[in-house]
Amino acid sequence: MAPRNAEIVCTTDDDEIKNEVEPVVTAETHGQKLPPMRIVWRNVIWMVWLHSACIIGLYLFPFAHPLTWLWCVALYMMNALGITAGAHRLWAHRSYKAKLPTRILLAFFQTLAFQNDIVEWSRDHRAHHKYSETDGDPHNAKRGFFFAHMGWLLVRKHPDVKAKGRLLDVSDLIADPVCSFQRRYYVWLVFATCFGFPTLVPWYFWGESAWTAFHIAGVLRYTIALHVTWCVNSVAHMWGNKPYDQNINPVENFFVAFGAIGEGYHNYHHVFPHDYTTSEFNWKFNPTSIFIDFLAAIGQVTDRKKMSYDMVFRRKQRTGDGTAGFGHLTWKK
Ligand code: ST9
Ligand code: ZN
Repeated sequence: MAPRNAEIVCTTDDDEIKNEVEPVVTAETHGQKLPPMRIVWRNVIWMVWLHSACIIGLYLFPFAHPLTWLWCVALYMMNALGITAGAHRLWAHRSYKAKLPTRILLAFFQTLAFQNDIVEWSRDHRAHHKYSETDGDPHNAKRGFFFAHMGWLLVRKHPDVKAKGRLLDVSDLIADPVCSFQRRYYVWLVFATCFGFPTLVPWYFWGESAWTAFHIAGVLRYTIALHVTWCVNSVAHMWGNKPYDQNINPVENFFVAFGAIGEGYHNYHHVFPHDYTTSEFNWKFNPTSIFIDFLAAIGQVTDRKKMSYDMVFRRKQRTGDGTAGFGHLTWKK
C-alpha cells in the first residue's frame, strides 16, 4: 500500500542522502581530545543583547495593537516554514523538489528566520545527520543540553566539523541561484528581512510605534523561534520515545513537534531522513506537510519522497523500542 500524497515511495533503507560518505578519522583530528572551547565573544554579546531586548518585547506585548499580535503569529509561521519546509526538508534533505517561485518564497521566509544562510544551514545539518552525536556534528548532543541547544553557536567549531564537513557535497546548494544570491547578500538581506520588514508593516499600516513593533514582531518573535528550533537539537535528542530505533539518541517529542510545526518526530527523522513529512504520519500534527502538499496541489512542488508502510513497519519491529509512533511520551503498543 503506497502512502498517500507522495510521488516517490522509498522501499529500502539504503536510500541514503546523496552526501553519504564513510565516516573518516583525519590526521588532523586523530587521537585528539576535545580541544579547549574558544568562546566567540561577539556572539555572546549578541545573544545577551537579544535576550535583554526580548524581555522588553515581553513587557510591551500586552499593550500592543491586536493587529500586531496577529502579525507576530503570521511572522512566526513564515519564519517556521522557512526553516521546516525550506532549509530543512527542501534544501538540506532534498526530500521534494520545488519550482522557482516557491524556492524564492521559502528563501524569503528562511531569511526572516535569521539562522544563517541556506548553504551554511544545510551544510551544518547534513553534517549533523552524517556524523550525528560525534565531534563532526556541529551541535553534538553528547556535549550536553546547553551545547546542543545554543552553546555551539557561542564557540568555535570542533576541528572535526570542518574536516569531515569538507567531505560533504554541497554543490547542489551552490548551483541553486536562489541559495547563492541569498548567500552573497546575506548580511544586508537578513537585517532588512528579520527586523526591518516586521517593524515597518505594523508602523506603516496600523500606526504601531516602531519601538513596539521592533521589539515584538522582530526581536520577541525571532528569539522564540530560535529557541523552538534549538529544542529540536537539545530536547528532541534527550526526552521522548524511540519507536523506530532505540539505539540512537533522537526521540519523538510531541511538544517540540507542536512548536516546530511538525519537526519533533526526531527518532523517525534520523532513521528516514528523506521522508518529506519527517514523520511516519503525513498530516498528524504536521502543518509543514500540509503546506508542502498544498504547494504540490497547485503544481509548485513535485517528487515528494515518502517511506513505504512496509519498510517503516519492518524497521519498527527490528529496532524500535515497542512504543507507538506519534510523538507522544510513552505508551506501549
Ligand atoms: C542558528 C542555527 O540558530 C540553528 C540551526 C538549527 C538546526 C536545527 C535542525 C533541526 C531540524 C529541523 C528544525 C525545525 C525547526 C522549526 C522551527 C520553528 C520556528 N561543513 O562556522 P564557521 C568551514 S543561527 C563544512 O565560521 P567557526 C567552512 O569552510 C543563529 N565546512 O566556523 C567555513 O567557511 P565558509 C544566528 C564547514 O569559525 C569555515 O569552516 N547566527 C562546516 O568555528 C568557518 O566556519 C549566529 O548566531 C561544515 N559543517 O565559527 C551565528 N562548518 O562558511 C552563528 C564550518 O565561508 N555562527 N566549515 O565556507 C557563528 O558565528 C560561527 O559559525 C561560529 C563558529 C562562531 C558558531
Ligand atoms: Zn534533518
